Amino acid sequence: MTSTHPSLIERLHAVVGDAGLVLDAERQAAYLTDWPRKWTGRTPVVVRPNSTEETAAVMRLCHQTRTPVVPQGGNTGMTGAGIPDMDGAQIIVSMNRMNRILEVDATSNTMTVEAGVILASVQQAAADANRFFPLSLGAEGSCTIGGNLATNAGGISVLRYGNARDLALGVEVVLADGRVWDGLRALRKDNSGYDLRNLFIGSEGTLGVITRAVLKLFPAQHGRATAWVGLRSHKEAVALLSLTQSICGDRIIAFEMMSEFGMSMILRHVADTQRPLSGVHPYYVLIELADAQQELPGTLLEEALAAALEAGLADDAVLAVNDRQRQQFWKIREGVSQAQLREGHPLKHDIALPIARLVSFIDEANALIAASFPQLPVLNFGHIGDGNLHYNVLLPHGLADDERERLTAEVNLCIHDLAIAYRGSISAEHGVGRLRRDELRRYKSAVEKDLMRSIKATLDPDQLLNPGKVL
Ligand code: FAD
Ligand code: 2HG
Ligand code: ZN
Repeated sequence: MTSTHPSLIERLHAVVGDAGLVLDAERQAAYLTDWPRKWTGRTPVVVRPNSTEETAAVMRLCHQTRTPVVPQGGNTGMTGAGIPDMDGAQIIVSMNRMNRILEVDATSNTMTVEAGVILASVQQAAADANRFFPLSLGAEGSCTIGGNLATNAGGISVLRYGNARDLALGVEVVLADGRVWDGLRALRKDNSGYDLRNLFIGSEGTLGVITRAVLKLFPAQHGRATAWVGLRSHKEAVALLSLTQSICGDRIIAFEMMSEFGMSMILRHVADTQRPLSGVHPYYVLIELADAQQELPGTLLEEALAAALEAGLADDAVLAVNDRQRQQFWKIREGVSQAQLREGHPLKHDIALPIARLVSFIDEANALIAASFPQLPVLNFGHIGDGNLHYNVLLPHGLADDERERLTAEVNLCIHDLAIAYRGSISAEHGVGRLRRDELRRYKSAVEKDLMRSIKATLDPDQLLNPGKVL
């Protein structure tokens, strides 16, 4: 296959029609650069199927012509996994026309959706049915549920509801050769054989194209309480998590940490953000509680904050008095990715650790960075309620390419070797994509790599699905 395979494009056109092909460079641009603007690729065509049948026909054509395919959802991924390479041979299969909510079943607490539905629309459809879909992340206004499943996205409510994998009951997948696996089951128990659903979820478009999914819904959470807390250090943040859990139980829906360095950067770069507290504190946490009952979260959170102030774990705290203030707190938290890009060139480290080891990891990592890279600031934040730390290190803008690459390799090695020594993970939620592929080779055992390659060879023997990603 070459980048200008006219007969393939004509045959694709016969399947998806005019609305299903993006050929001109200007319209293709949005599909070809990733959100962090780290990778840009080339493609002969972006194909936008409108149904499972069309996706299957597209994949059959690509299989016959040995054309490599990059599946894409909302293109908000953090690891370059949804962007083709620069060769110009890989076609993008975008799911953005498959954006229908097919069924909301309030009795079974399930929702059946096409893969291209935007996450915020899933949340809204659940709310409209007096139910709750808990997956929530900064990109929820543009990422798709298919992309969320393909990356096994995490986000802010994993400590209570789990990640995307835990929120799907079934998936339908088009395989590399165009066959369709109908795993669109709405069952909460199903031990009839190997768990294929969980193989496709988190496979980052390398094993199949997810076309539809059955999602789990939860009771509507009518009560919410949100607090912004100022702390002396990250140590108090982890202690505060335990204390809050002991008082509020599993009503904690989010427990997010951020350093003052992150906060000041956000205030500089993100419009309409203000400090929630009058003073400056080295660290902050954002705590959110939710419950079906309206009053309970506020009462519990007040109790937890009083206990934290009394125990000296918190230096100051404020409870959001209305939804507008609650959204202001979240605007700060969710502005962190955007602010980093303005401030410098972020080296992202999406680390998972046992919660009990977060404090010593941060202490050790801080000491290593201070000793080896004293000029580089650390931006330390994340979903510490589930042990996911974004331990990012900022390079200044304007470094020469070779200097940036050298520092990137050295800093990544330092942080990721430490994470592995702590029996952590180098990708908690963003996936592997292109960003972590070489590091995956370094850190996974020979047995694990062998198993992963065997699975890939079985499902995609011609290496047509998202080549160059993950493995
Ligand atoms: P894309 O970026 O389009 O694709 C991502 C991967 O999934 C690629 O490998 C692609 O090939 C594959 N893919 C997409 N759709 C399909 C499909 N239908 N079938 C098969 N493969 C498919 N992530 C988190 O986990 N937690 C966060 O808190 C979080 N916060 C973010 C905040 C911001 C501001 C931004 C920009 C991103 C954030 N992300 C976060 C990363 C990103 O939003 C998630 O990875 C998201 O799940 C990607 O969805 P998408 O539809 O944009 O997928
Ligand atoms: C978040 O938690 C996202 O906000 C993005 O996972 C993290 O920008 C980052 O490094
Ligand atoms: Zn995150």
